[in-house]
Amino acid sequence: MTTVLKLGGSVITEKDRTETVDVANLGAAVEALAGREDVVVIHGGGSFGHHHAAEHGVSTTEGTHDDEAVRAIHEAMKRLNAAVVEGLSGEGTPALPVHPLSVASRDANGRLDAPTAHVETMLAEGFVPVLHGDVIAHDEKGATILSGDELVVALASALDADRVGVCSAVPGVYDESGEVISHIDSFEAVADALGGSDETDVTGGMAGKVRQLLELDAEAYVFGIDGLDAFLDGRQPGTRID
Ligand code: IP8
Repeated sequence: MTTVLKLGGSVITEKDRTETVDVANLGAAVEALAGREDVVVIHGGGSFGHHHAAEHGVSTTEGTHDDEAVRAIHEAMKRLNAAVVEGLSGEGTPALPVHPLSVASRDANGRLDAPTAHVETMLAEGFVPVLHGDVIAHDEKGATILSGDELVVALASALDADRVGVCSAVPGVYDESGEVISHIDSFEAVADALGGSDETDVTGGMAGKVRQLLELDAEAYVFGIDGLDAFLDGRQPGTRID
């Protein structure tokens, strides 16, 4: 039973302090993951990737041919990835880094070629692959941003995952009155309640996440760090999206 788990950038980093890991939340996440098997971890950019992307004007649709800009975004994401992998391995989890820039790309239609075979082989060999949002080569555009959420969707489908979890800075998806919505089965039903993204989140905020999770066959959940254990135990924290 394969689980795909996204650790939001706003959970594992301090979003307002440049390149700062949220030590408490990352610690809680790696502890919750200790001893779990058949799980793919994907983390977001938080205060590591997004400001570099914004600084260089690179987004999921706006590309760059500036190799220095690509390296600046990628190296920042690698630093965060190293912190996650080290944290996991410190708890005895057999985590291995997978950097999308080296193994993924987009075609001219924006279609993602995800590193499915790499991840499948790692899982089959008992490793825990740890991927991240990144900047990747994009046919005719140079390089564009790949969000962790898009990777979640692509890998969850390709691996036929049973459960998908998005561990976010909030305990679930809020309705207009600030209550967590327990179940979302259509975007239209919640469109008004979902605000836009904040300025430096170049990949789209909660509305984009919900849209993408609705595309999946697997049961998906959006929950906060306090719901991570429950999710990994097969329970239903936060908002169920399917
Ligand atoms: O935080 C974005 O990943 P996300 C990664 O999952 C970069 O949207 C490089 C900004």
